[in-house]
Order: sequence, then structure tokens, then C-alpha cells
Amino acid sequence: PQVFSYQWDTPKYKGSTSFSTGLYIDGKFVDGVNKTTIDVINPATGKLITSISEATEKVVDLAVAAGQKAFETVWGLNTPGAKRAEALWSLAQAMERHKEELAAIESLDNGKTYDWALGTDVSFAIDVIKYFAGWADKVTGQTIETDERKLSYTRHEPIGVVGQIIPWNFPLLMWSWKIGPALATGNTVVLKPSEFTPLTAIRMCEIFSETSIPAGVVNVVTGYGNTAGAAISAHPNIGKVAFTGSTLVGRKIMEAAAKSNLKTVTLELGGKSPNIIFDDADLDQAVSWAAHGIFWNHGQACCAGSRIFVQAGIYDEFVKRFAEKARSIKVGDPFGEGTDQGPQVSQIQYDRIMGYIDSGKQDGATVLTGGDRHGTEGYFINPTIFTDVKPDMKIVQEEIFGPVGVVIKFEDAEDVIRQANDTVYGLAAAVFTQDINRAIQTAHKLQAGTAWINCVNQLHAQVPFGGYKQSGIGRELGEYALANYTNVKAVHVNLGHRW
Ligand code: TXE
Repeated sequence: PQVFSYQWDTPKYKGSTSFSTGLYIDGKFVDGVNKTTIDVINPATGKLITSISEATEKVVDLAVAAGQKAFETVWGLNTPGAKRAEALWSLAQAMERHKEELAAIESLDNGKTYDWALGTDVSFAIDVIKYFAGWADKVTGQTIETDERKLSYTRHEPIGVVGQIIPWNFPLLMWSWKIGPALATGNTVVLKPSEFTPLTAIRMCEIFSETSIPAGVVNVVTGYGNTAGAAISAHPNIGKVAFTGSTLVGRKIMEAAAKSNLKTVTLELGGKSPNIIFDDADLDQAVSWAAHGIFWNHGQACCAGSRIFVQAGIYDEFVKRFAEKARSIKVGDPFGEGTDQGPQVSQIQYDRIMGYIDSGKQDGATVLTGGDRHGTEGYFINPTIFTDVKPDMKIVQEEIFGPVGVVIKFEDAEDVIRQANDTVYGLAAAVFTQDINRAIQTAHKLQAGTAWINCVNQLHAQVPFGGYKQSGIGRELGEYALANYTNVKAVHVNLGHRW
């Protein structure tokens, strides 16, 4: 397999990287069948970074076989929890040693700023691995009282080989959300990164050799969704698949699971999260958080606060300050000094977002700020805010997944809760008010897996994350995540009951 080398000499980072870009099966790098490759593009320039090996169905078979062998020999029920904890901890430590390099690769590949990649993506990914290391020796069942002639207990056993299909918006972070609980509970993994952002997942494969995770426990297949991804979701020897991505593909994965071996499916899908700002909110804070809510990661966040509801009494003042805030966001080189926002991830996403912006304009919404491309090369879009929107407009209903928010005026709590819940999604929601009763009552009435009060986009390794309605199935992070990765076995022991 080809080696990828790259050198950075930027205001933010000076350093280099060099690693194999093959498919990672049973602890070794191999080329794809027929040696076909996938081009990886730098979103800041639109130019080629490198080409990586393409995994096809055949390679997925090999990866699953490697995962099965590892599960039966060096992992799964053959490895005490403390050993798995140690292995995960050694992974977190290895990531610490490569922190800056991983952040630079992520920034190059995805377009997010180096500072965010380092301070959030890589740091949070390390926290997640450490957190699940802590669970590895605490995965345990219950003893259940029935009667005196009987001992009944449960075991939480690993499923076996699990498939994990991840997106491009937080490549290394989603890798950690998937790998952490899977390995802590004793499963082995076949992971497919997004074809748009495979580099950190590939880099991590070599870093595994610095850890005590045995070969075959994690296998990485870089391929396209409709080939490698589809092969994972339909594979008869994969017992569970975890997916983060679009609702459209989430449906396909469930369908493939249903048609093959009825594997367990967990999904983390899209969102159109409401952010509700009442008259009595701390306005400065509400403006800052609302901007973070929609513009964080260039709007490419499943929980982005893309529908901003503002109560009538503060609407005019909020809109004025919010527009100023959006205009102050510095768009540009992800490695540049003071950059807040880099490019969107790909030409496809750039075109999709610009399509939504055009539809908003055509439907008669007002562009308060932005609404256009930034610069002449790469996939940069200026932070965009629409006002004067109607509930049935596409920009109000559909996930745009870019730096595009809509601001909607509301009158009272009842009115805003009805509007906020008027969506097929239910991933996250936020409410800003200084009235504690109103804050909690509103949070409880919102149909969303996460409700933030006087903040947005807060995520912790310890706290579960996932969606209501069409935003998904199951929860990631926290203790809740473990349940997705075990089979519960009930054991009945006869203590003298005679037949
Ligand atoms: O996602 P896909 P796309 C949303 C967001 C975005 C839209 C489209 O609205 O604009 O989805 O993005 C793999 N079987 N989100 O098209 O295709 C694919 O290779 C199995 C929200 O890029 O869902 C990649 O690894 N796998 C989101 C992964 O699915 C398949 C994050 C995600 O890509 C497959 C990303 C198939 N048939 C996009 N087809 C979030 N929830 O955070 C594709 N894939």
C-alpha cells in the first residue's frame, strides 16, 4: 500500500506525517482488490491530497473474518475486562502522543480549523476512549430474585463482530464514539470511515501498533457507501451495525439489516434543531450561543440549532446583534491565524447548501446576512441568516447541514413549542430564559433526545446522545451506549427443584 506523507508549515502548526493508506485487516495493511483507489480532496483548495485504497465487498468479508478470529481468540469473552480497559487506555495515551498530528490531518481532510480539530475533535475523542476504558471491567449483569430453589442472573455478553459506518463531519470523534463502547464491551469491529474524510481513521491504524489492542480487533475498510457500506449492513456475520449519517442512508441500513440477518441497528441521523430564545433571556449570551449553535463546524453538525425562534419583544434587537455576530465570523484558511470557519467538506455539500440558499431566496425569505460564496477557490460559504420565513419553506423544514440559520418570531410558549416540535426530526433543542420554571417546563415538552438550557452543543462522554423520531435509534455515549453492544443472557440455575 501507498505511503502518504505531508508537511505543514503554517501559522498554527508546523509538523509532518507519513503513514500507509491501505485497508487495515487483521493488523496489516493490504491493497484493495484490483488496486482501485479513492481520491481524497482538500476542501480548502479543491485539489487532490492523496488517493487511498478502495475497499469492496470482498474486503469487507476478509475484515469480518479477521474480526471473528480475534473475537474468538484474543478478545471477546477470552479477555478479562481489565485487559480491555488497559488496551483502551493505551489507545488514549497513543492518541495523546499524536494529538497535534491528528488534528492537522483532520483539518486538512475535513476543512475544520486546526484549533477546533485539536481542542474539540481530538481532545474529545481521547476523553471518549478514556471514559469507555473505565467501563470495560464494569460491564456486568444482575442477580434476580425469583424463588428459593432457583438462582437467576444475567450476563451482558459481547455481540461479536460489529459494523460501524461513520460520516465526514467529525471523522475522528465519531470513530471514538463507535470504537469506545464496542471495544469496552468485548466486541470486535469492522469500521468504514466516510470516503470524504478517511485520513484520521487510516492514521489511527498504524497508531494501534503502539497500543495493546490485538490485531484483528479493529479492522478499517475505506470504501464507498453503496459498496463497502452496503456490504457491512447486509453481512450475515455482523451482529450489529452502528451508523451515523443521513436519514436516507439510515433507512437503507435498516432495510439491509432486515433483509439479511436482522442484525441490531443503531442510528444517529439528521436534525433540524430548534433554539428558543424568550424575552427574558440574557441577550448577549443568547446571541453568542445561537451563533455557536448554527455556525459551529460550519453548520455541519447533526445537532445544529438551525431554527432560531425569538420572542416578539426582543426580536428586532436580537436580529440586529445576531447579524453583527455572523458578520464577525472570520472565514478562511483552516490553518490561518484567527480563522473561525473553514470550507464545507466537499463540492457536493457546497452545491447542496448553495441550492438551499437559492431556494430560500426564491421562496421569498430575506437574506439578513451572507447567502454567498466566500473567496474563489475551495468550498467556502459565508455565514448566512434568513428572516421572514414561512413554516413550509424548504429552508425551514429540511436539514441544510451548512452555515445557514433561519430566525422565526414567536409570541408565547405554547406557540413556540408547537412550532419547535413541528418537524420529523428530534435530535436536540435549546431554550434560553432566566425563568427556571419556564426553562425546565419547555425542555420537558420538546421532542428531542437532548435539551440544552441556556447553552447549545454541549456534549460529554458521560452523557447520552441520540434522537427521537427520525433522528435515530439508540443512544451513544454514557452508560446507555453499552446497552447497544451486548446481548443479555438470562441464566437459570436449579437449586433443588425436582421434576
Ligand atoms: O451522508 P451519508 P452524505 C446528513 C446531512 C448531509 C446529508 C448527506 O444532512 O447533508 O446527510 O450527506 C455511508 N449503505 N448527514 O450523503 O451518505 C457513507 O459512505 C451503507 C448528517 O455524505 O449518509 C458514509 O460513510 N453506508 C450526519 C456514511 O454513510 C452508506 C452526518 C454517511 O454518509 C450507504 C453526515 C449505504 N447505502 C451527513 N450510503 C449526522 N447525523 O451527523 C452511504 N453510506
